[in-house]
Amino acid sequence: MATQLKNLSDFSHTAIPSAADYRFGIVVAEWNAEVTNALLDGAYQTLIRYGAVEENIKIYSVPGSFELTSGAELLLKKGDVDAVICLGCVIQGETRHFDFICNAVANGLSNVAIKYSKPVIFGVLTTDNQQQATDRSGGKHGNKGDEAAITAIKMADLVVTLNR
Ligand code: RBF
Repeated sequence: MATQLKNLSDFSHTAIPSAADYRFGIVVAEWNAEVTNALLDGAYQTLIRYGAVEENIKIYSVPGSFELTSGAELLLKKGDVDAVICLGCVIQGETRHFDFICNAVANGLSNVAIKYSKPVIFGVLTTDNQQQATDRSGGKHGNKGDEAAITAIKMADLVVTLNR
């Protein structure tokens, strides 16, 4: 699987800009809370590790991954963040909800990013089962929350670079 071969958590840390000047919003889904809390922990610690100031990281909960889009939209409308990190976990079940939710969130978050010209990071695990989710939220395949945070820092920095 692609994520097993290319794990952003292993990327060189020298190329990651400082997060000191940026304000981050994190929107985290309550569904599969054990997993999403682990993603949140990874994202938060990574932002701090790269220099983000605690007061500049705002965390908001939404009921499920489907609501991540509205959460990101509300935050960007408010206008006081440089990047939004969206964290969720959708586990494949017996119903077609998996496809509906995953597609809606992926499309929704890209649309919000484009609407506001701000980074909106897709930190949503979409897995076949619980074990795969556990493996990617601090388990043997790293923590996708860390990767979402690194992506947010890089993209916030890109906005500054391109607007200089
Ligand atoms: N939200 C998630 O974040 N992950 C899930 O795996 C998940 N599975 C769901 C399965 C069903 C059958 C339903 C009805 C909802 C599910 N949700 C899930 C919640 C969804 O993201 C949203 O919060 C609700 O549909 C209310 O809009």
